[in-house]
Amino acid sequence: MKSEQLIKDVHAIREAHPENLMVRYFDGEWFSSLGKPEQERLLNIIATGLKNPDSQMGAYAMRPDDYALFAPLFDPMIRDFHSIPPDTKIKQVSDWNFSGIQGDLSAIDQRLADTSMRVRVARNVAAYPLPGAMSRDERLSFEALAVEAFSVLMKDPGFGGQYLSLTPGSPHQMSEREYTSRVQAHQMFKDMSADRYLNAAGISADWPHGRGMYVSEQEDFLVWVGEEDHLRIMAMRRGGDLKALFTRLHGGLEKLEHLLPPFAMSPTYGALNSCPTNLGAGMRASLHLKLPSLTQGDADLKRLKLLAQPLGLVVRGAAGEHSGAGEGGLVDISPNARLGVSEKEILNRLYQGTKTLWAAEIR
Ligand code: DAR
Repeated sequence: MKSEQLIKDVHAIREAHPENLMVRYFDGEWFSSLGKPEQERLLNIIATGLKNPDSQMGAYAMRPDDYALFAPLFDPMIRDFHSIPPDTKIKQVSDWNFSGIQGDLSAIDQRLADTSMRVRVARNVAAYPLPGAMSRDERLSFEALAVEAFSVLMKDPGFGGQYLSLTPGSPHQMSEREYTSRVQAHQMFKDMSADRYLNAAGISADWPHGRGMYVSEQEDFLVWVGEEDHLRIMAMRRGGDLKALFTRLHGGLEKLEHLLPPFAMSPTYGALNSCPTNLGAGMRASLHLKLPSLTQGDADLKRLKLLAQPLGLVVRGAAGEHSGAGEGGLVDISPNARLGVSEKEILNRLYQGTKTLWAAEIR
């Protein structure tokens, strides 16, 4: 694409979609100063935001070092999304030591003792391109590497389970029926080729080759292979003990850290993942709460979102982004901070934010 045309397109999208962070911070002069190979590489990174003007971020990294190489674009986007001022040094610090903070939802209210809780981290193995730039062979090679790690995990008394693949002809291939039931159980990800943002970035290419999931026998520890990142490592259970949930995740993450080649990490941005929204801890921790009073007459959850914002929480409908409250006012709440906050702080914000929301619900 000619630079002049690209810059015209960026300006047009900026007019119509100021929320698109890629076009907000894209600088035409800087782009024109890049060499041809860098320009080509950057066009792949921003394709999603050009083809989907309504994007929130509008860019996905294709390689872990894209964040450094294209910092003039990525850094202001990252600071904007993660609310980090221009003069603040970004430094990700990990802390999984949950002593000294509250974490038992039933201590807030016994009615929260059986809450659906989920926490996940995104990780990518540094030796491979990120999913947007992987060839089919690289996707299959990565899946084989993950399966090798899972074959050890299967023998671990605490994490034993099975690997289910979507790769046609895989010895672990799951049936269409099993895939459908795992998706309905919110254990497996949906058909990525239906996501226009991922399609434009090449992240859903070669679907469903190289995709699958590891699930523990208790079905409380799962690993997605080949979704938006190489790995989405998660713990999920019903109950009220957030510390036990996070500790479960951390135990599985540590096992995989020892079984796989090094993950793509940086002292500045922490976990280097496809989407800039998922940097830092690369963690999303969420609860499904029934808030019938707070969601009454609030079909699009606008009022609840405004109430949750100062608590550092984002609200989604129970059926995911852009959905409304489910039965009984069921909503998904999670801390929005991921970069510049530790795992301990994320748990703390989730607990304290839930406590405040619940007080408003039962007032
Ligand atoms: N739809 C893309 C990504 C938004 C953040 N969600 C992720 N990464 N799943 C956008 O730029 O709007």
